[in-house]
Amino acid sequence: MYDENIKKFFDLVENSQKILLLTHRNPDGDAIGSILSMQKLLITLNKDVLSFCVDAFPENFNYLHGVNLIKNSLDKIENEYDLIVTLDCGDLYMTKIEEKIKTLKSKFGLVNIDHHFTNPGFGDLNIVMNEASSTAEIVYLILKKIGYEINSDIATNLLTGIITDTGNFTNNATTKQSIEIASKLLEIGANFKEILKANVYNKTISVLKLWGIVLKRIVYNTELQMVETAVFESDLKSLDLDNEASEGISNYLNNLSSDIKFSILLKDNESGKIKGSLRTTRDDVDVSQIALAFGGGGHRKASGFEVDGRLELKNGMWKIVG
Ligand SMILES: [Mn+2]
Repeated sequence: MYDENIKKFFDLVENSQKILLLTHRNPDGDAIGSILSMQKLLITLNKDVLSFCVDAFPENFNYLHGVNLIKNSLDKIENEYDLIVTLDCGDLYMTKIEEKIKTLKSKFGLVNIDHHFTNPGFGDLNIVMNEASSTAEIVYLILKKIGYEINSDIATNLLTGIITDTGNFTNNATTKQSIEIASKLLEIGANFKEILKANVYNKTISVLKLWGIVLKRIVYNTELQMVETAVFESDLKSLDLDNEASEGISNYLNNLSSDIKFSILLKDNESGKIKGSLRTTRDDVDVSQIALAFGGGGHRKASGFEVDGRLELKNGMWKIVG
């Protein structure tokens, strides 16, 4: 089925001239690595491509080839395209421009390329591979299938996506295939040193201080065997940090021993919304189901949600109150 869908996708690409590429809000290394690689393919094919993300890419991804071409302003989006492609979007609302997309005319509709477990298949054509470590891995498979020659820049883009989504080859998304593909990307000349520098060895003293504050707030729910902690806007302000600074804390909580069933990091940004990031390393826990119950989604081992409310410590537990 995948081979067939990749062929269909490439037929649509070949018959299209104006193509809109989209990825999700708060873009991570996979969102960025996969949209940039797809962008490069389309540019090579002389397509008229617009790559859009509602949020600007974090600066640590500036080493990636093609970042300067990404548009963040809605008025850059035109009304008509031949093809729209979403990358790494578990749902259309993850683009944060869902309503706008519905008003756009697209001759060949929308292609949804993603690996999220909870992806409902919102595209007219869906290349959704749950078993892929990352969307970058899927883009690699697409490029291979159509015989596109991957150069070292694209290899760096794709490896960034794989490394981000596998948590540096530690989480459950890490498979034989993802490691094999990573190894091929290294062979092609992916800049592993640069990727590590930008994605792993990139913490400032303020960021580590923030982690300290948040780790100190950890509480343990014996009944649910769950660990919870919270980060507040005031923490970020006191250390002169932006929202991105709390990225990585939820993954760090996942280093807990496996007698803990799962962890939740709750973020109160004082806008009346609470964001939750859930993590587990256990096979008998599916945190995407918990996130779904709160209107979110994601993977079995890593998921998230956003609900209205604010955070309070009540009876020794962090609670979302309305
Ligand atoms: Mn991803």
